[in-house]
Amino acid sequence: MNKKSVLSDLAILGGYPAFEESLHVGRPNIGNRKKFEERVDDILNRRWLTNAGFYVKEFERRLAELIGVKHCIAMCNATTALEITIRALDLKGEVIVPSFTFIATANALQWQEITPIFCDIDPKTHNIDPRKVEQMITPRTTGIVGVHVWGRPCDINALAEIARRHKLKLIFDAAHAFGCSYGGSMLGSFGNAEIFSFHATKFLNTLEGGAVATNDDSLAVKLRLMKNFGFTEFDKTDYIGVNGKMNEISAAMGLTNLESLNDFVDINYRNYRQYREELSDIEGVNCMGYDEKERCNYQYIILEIDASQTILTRDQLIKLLHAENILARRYFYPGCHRMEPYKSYFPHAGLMLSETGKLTDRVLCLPTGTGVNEAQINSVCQILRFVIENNDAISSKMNTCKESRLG
Ligand code: T4K
Repeated sequence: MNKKSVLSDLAILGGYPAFEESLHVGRPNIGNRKKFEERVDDILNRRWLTNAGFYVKEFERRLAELIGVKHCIAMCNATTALEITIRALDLKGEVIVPSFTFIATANALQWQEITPIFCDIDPKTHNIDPRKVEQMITPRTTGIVGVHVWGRPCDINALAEIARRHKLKLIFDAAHAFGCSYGGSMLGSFGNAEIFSFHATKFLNTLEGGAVATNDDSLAVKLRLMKNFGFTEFDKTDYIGVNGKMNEISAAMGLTNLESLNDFVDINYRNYRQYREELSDIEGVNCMGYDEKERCNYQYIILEIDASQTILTRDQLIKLLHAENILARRYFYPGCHRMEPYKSYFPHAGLMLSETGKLTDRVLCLPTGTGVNEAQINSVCQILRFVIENNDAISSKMNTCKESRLG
């Protein structure tokens, strides 16, 4: 790791990158390899690879126990799980959803010809703003999809009250939120159902995977059938269904990683505390906080960049960091409403989404997780501090080189 003392030390100005090997956002958390390998061996010996196998059943049982929910149905990924849940709940017409989310949340609706109605977020929480949800309800509205962005819960009580008053279904995209709580209860037990992602980059990963958690018995039955083509018995279907099944190797990965969950949280928390401390006095850089009274997975290190103070824009900072092999990411940029097909469908949606627009220009996500150590975090923070201390000089160099790779 190369320390930066003078401007020419910066990789973007000709210096050596701080890291020889790239530092990624989203490096998988991997538990005990030996245990995983043993499970894989066992799966191969059993010759039972998918279709409600031993490991999937065990994984579902462990998930439900951990969340404190009646049913947990493992699936091949969260996008399919969202689609199946939306279908099983018979959502149609219009569904209210934030635009500040991964495109899969909106696509799961539009894929089924349900119109996503994009609602603005609360800039303090980054989650859908319940005060604005009510304004978006029309006679065609059938549901609300809240997203627990960064694992920080939505204002669930307010959303549940709106859903109750307007007789709407309420589901939560909890892709970021495994291992997090709301009012002391684990996420997964709220609304009609909550959907988790176990993609490689998520806090708990099953390589690819997802799950639906619900306390609704009849919904659970329907979900199980729908993720298995709709089969109720051999050669008999009751509903239309798809293939949403989780395979045994994914479940083995999930079970193995569950055993290391506390270690993952400890490391994420340690990284979070270090980032917060080392970045605390940099003007214009706010390292987002978590509510430590709740259970949190601390999986995301989110900076909000106030370019009026940092002078360098969020995108310029990302460029500077990338040159150092620190692969910081924008997140949910530019917002679903500014991506196709929604951009063409709703060209004026942005008028109602001013906070979303501003947030997508501010957010910068830094590397964390079990693959990142203290010295690396120290180096990332040192570089950020150095570039912001020298913002005027760097900004003018970058601005005069707009046409070159610096711009
Ligand atoms: N709702 C929300 C709110 C979501 O965030 C997501 C998924 C979903 C729903 C849908 O869940 P799934 O259907 O995926 O279960 C990623 C993921 O593909 C996606 O799962 C995730 N959200 C989204 C936010 O990010 P990319 O395009 O950023 O992934 P990728 O391949 O660029 O990976 C990001 C970084 O992670 C890489 O720079 C390196 C690192 N990485 C990635 C993988 C896959 C590794 O180090 N190892 C790996 O195996 O989409």
